[in-house]
Amino acid sequence: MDKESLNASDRKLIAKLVDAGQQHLFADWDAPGTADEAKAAFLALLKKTDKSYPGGLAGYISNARKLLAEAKRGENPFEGFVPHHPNTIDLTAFDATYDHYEALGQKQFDKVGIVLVAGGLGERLGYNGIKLDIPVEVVETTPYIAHYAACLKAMEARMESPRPVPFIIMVSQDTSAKTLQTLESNNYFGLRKEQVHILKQELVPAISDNDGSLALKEKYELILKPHGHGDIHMLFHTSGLAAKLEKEGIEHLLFIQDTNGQVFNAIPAALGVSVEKGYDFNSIAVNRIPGEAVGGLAKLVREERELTLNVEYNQLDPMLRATVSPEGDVPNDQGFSMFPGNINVLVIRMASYVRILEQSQGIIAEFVNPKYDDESKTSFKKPTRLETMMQDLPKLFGPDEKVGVTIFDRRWSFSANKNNMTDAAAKHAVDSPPESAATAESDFYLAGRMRLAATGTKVDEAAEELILGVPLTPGPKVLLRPSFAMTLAESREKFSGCSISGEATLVLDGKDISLEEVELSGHSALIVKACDGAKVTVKGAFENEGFELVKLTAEELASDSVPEYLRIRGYRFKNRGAATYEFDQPGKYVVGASS
Ligand code: UGB
Repeated sequence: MDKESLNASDRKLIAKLVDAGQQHLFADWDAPGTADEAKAAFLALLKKTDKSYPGGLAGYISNARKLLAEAKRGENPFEGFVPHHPNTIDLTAFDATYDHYEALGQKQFDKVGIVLVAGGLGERLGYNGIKLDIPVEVVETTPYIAHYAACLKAMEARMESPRPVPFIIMVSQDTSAKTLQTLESNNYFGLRKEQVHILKQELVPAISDNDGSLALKEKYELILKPHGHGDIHMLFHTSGLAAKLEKEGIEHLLFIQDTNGQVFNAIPAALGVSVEKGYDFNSIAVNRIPGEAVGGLAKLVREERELTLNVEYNQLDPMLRATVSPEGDVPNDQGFSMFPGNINVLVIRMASYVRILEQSQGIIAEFVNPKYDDESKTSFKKPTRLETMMQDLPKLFGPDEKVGVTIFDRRWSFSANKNNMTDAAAKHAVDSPPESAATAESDFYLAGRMRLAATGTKVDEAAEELILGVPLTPGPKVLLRPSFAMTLAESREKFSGCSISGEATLVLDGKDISLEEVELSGHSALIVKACDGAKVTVKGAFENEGFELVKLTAEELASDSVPEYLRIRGYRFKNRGAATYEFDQPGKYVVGASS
């Protein structure tokens, strides 16, 4: 390859990059005829990265120079801001206020799109697949993606005039093929293919110095790195999808993460709050223990400017010490920080979102975090890159945009699966949330028990045990599927005079199932599934051997013949005779212990 064989677009790009100070990318090129394929691949990759960033590579380099100069000067983006407690709505109690917001939120289901950011590789978990494929529970083995799809279907079933809920999934080079494969091979888990929008995030070039020089691994080989979950905003803009959905009547987007089985428990009420308060941005939060490795939500005030934002936990404490609290982040009477924890579940109002995307080209509050060689800050230990986080959108807000924080009970709304068992055990040992497959599953049942208890059902609880150093409460395992109930009010209508013992299991899947005086004792398990149009009434006491928790042996833990999703939790459940009733034809049915 020589200069003559370059096409017009290659030349244009090279000229643009040389103008942007990137001559080094094209220096030392071999003579024409040598390494032509490598040169062509290099140019193709440069073009791809140029195209995927608003403003192209020249824009990226110019943003990098600006941010690197600020970093070198040691500028603190929060300089002069004083942290205050943010405006919060506390929904940690299941009271009349909670019901009020759930009812309001449910009415909004037909005007909402669900956005799932699933481009993360999950390095801390070390699972050999995509996290969306991991089962959130292993009584019935429901992958996260299947559970989320069921939640969308349940939302649709509760609309006055049902319409498909747009489901936007952000994938990356690491997760794209497997996510598509899982959707295709499972028939989109009952969703319509057209309602699922896949947006793919691309990597960005690494930068080797304060001048924004793109880093090379070797000749013709660019170093690329992830740009962060804030890419979702850029993709909403560049794809035109935000504007399109707004035209189709979508008023709010709800952003969720890849492994949080409980998130839909909070969604109806969170939406209700956004609607009633007119929030442009509503962060779903949980009470946070000071020092916990979760970003804190704070209202930052400087003269006339006021911003409610996530402040990463490592920045919050120094900021507090330098301003309002010499002791740093101190606990209140209940042991919680005055700055609630960000779980990165966001409700964003579409109208303001589309406007801000237009103004910013979807580039949201990028930052850079170079590791310098020494105090002169002239060179880096390794190449850096620009990053962006989805929760930083309010950094672009003005005085007219309203930001709120809605606090939910932690295990009702949040329990992620991020850590392998060894790290999870180490975290548990220092009282930090283990965030592992086992704890996510244990909390998923706990959230089911919370819903059940809110119906007036008597719910016993088994004692917590440790499996390979990770805590698990074995029961009762309560799986009230989204088809069965989306709100507490709806749940309450379906139970009267029931009780469930600590080791029992209850699975209810279907909109028209009700339980009267049902008693599950000992290890008993009851599974009832009803199709649309099947009205099932369940009555009486059930006694059977239910599900047994079986710990994996050392051989099983090391064996490829045991599914990896079991090995990452250290146990399985064995069905010893659960009472199971499935109704796949519409009609009226009564189920008793002896039927
Ligand atoms: N993700 C992407 O889709 N693309 C990416 O490039 C990166 C991630 P992590 P993180 O739960 O307690 C967040 O890695 O970023 C997706 C908040 O920033 O699990 O360390 C990925 O697939 C933090 O404030 O989390 O921390 C996943 O779905 C706190 O809320 C999601 O982004 C923290 O989560 C999060 O990625 C938390």
